[in-house]
Amino acid sequence: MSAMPHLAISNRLRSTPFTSRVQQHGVKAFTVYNHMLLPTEFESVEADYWHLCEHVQVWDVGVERQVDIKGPDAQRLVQWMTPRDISKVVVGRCVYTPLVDEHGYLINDPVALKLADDHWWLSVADSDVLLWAKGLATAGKLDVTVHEPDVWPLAVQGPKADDLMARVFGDEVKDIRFFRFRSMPFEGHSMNVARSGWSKQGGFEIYVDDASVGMKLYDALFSEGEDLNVRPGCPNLIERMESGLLSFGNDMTMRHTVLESGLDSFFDLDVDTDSLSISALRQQKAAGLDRRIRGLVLSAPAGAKPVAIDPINSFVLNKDGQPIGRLGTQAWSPRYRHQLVTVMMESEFFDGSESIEIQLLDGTSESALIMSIPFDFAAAGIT
Ligand code: THG
Repeated sequence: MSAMPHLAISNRLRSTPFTSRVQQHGVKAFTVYNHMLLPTEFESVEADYWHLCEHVQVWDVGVERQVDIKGPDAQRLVQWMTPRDISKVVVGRCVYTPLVDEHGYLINDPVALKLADDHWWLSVADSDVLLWAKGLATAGKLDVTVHEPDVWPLAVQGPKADDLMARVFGDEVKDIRFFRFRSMPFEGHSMNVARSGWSKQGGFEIYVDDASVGMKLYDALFSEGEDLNVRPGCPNLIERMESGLLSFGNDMTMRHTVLESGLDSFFDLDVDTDSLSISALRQQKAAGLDRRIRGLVLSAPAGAKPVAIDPINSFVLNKDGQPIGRLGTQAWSPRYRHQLVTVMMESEFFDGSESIEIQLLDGTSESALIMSIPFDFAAAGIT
């Protein structure tokens, strides 16, 4: 095997105000997300995982771009894009809002922030929501402006996040409830701070809207957090799989419907909204689904056991070589000591069965429990 290829960093791969700091901190790998650099590994994915679960990390998630929608029709445009009823959302709230096209296919799965009655931010995952929103607003003759502001979220995640944030922003920050945000001052400059983040270890996201204040903030988090063992981190593959946080582009894509992706737990199709997707989704729900996202937990707790995939379409194979569905993500869980897999599984393979024998990369096969996501480890008898 040759060495891992490098990622050639050009102006098309936008940096964040924190990219230089992250490099000084010895980032080992980046991925590309919204045409920007997203760190994926510092010490090692597993070492980063244990540290995240025990201490506190600062994550450069500036790639979570804000699509700023402002004007008298702002709420209308957001409601067009999501099947989730947003009519009762109050200012200061964050809402997880799957964005869905008129045929039920997923466009993105942002956290939406209601900044004012006529002003929303969609904090997007990796796809060009800005263009979709501008297109809808133009074609629909809506009275809104849609743009991407210079905002770079910085996440502070881990069990010591409250302590660290209180040292930097004062004790008041601890009063912010889950999925709420408040404007909080740092060095005389106010920024939105939410209790949220892409891990289940607790923490905050700071929506940095000034690059130089942001760099001072970044440095303050590290100097104030020295005795808390603060380290740089990033969304962690192992932690987010154990926690059942789905990654748009990996676990589900624009080729999957929101129902296949299992995100219908976040909305109620019986509620009438002006969502573009509502009639398609009602029809699909009534007709039944051909495939649905499922978690697999490999039976043998014997160390990392990657599953094999068909090289053409990345389908997982059963022991007879039949493709059972597109592989989403797989990771070895060092806590539960089982291989965890997400797969967009064809219904014929899970209807009526609780387990399936699948092929592994090493040529052997192994039985796997078929579960819904998030994984219920206790129900699987795993502690
Ligand atoms: N924070 C911000 N922007 C983001 C992400 C984020 N943009 C991209 C990506 N992450 C969007 N996807 C998700 C998916 C899940 C969650 C957040 C963003 C999440 N889910 C919780 C859960 O599933 O339990 C809570 C959902 C809820 O209660 O509504 O946190 O992380 N700024």
